[in-house]
Amino acid sequence: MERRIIHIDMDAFYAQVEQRDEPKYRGKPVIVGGRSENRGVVATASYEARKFGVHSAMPMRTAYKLCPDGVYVRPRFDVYKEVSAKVMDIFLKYSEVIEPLSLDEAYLDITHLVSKDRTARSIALEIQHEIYEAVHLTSSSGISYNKYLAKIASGMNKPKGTTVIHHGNVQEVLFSLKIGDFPGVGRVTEEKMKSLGIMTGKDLYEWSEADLIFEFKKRGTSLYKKARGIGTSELSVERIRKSIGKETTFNYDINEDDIILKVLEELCGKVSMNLDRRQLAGRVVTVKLKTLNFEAHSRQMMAPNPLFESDEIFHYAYDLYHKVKSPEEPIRLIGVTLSHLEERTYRNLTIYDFL
Ligand code: DCP
Ligand code: MG
Repeated sequence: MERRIIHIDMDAFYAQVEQRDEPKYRGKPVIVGGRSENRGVVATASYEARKFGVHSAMPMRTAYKLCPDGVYVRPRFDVYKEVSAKVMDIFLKYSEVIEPLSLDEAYLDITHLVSKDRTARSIALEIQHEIYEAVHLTSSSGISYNKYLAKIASGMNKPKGTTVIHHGNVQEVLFSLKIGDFPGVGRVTEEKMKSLGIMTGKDLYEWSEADLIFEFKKRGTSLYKKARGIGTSELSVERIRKSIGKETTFNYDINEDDIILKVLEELCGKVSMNLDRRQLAGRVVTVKLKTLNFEAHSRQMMAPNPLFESDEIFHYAYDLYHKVKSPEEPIRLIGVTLSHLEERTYRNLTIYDFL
């Protein structure tokens, strides 16, 4: 059977989380971004703020000019990560074949769940509903028979959209798509396309494969196929995390070995718990410090056998600490990481492995 892929993407993710957690922001133009009104860029803007022309990656200063009465807030990454983990756990209930693209979006292959009485669209709606129940946030989904069409579909009816691209409407959808909105067509390609007179999917469709190869070399064939709704790439479920680490920043500069080592021991405990959860062990231990002027120093060593127990990790971390720490210089941050990870016995994939 043909595949059924769902692409899910949270609506105005950071901004929606801020509106969820602060009722007085609801219905208002909320702009989440770096530093202050004058520095940094916009991470995202609520749909209310988008009406003013504010969007991701815009300098904050420009946003402030377009929308002086907006609510400007700093990002709270910890909260977004926590939400993301919950959402990804929901995805894992539906399929083992998921490919997270960022904190707020993923592809799911749900082919195995589809039946006469359970359409891919109804599954997407179920997932969106379950996300809303769990984290009180809305999302949009796109459903199709390959990845890039699912991604195009999820963007077509944002926010709270559920959109299917099937063989009956695919060509119509692709014809009207602006060339810059084709997944995989970045800024540079977009400019080149435009200089060749290719403004829409319809214009692209009219080019022969040979001419596209002439202009775009290796990518010519894939562009030719994209214009026709053909895509066969698999989900990359193997994007597995390569290390597990924990760090702490102190509120003040600290130089007392006994206090720092106590913290380091706790960090080793957390790393160990993390490894337990994923049934992993690692052979390389790294200890990292930052001094007050934020200079980073680190040392690592390879253990003869894979480690996962807190005491074992701390045994190495203790030695490493004494090698990397200069007695006169107070520090601001300490961290410990385990890498060269391997499976302890067997393990079930969880989302934490991907992020
Ligand atoms: N993000 C960012 N900088 C960017 C783009 C995005 O920091 N240039 C962050 C903030 C977004 C989150 O990633 O909330 C998800 O990105 P999306 O592109 O999915 O945008 P949103 O979820 O904010 O809005 P949309 O409803 O269009 O998906
Ligand atoms: Mg989003």
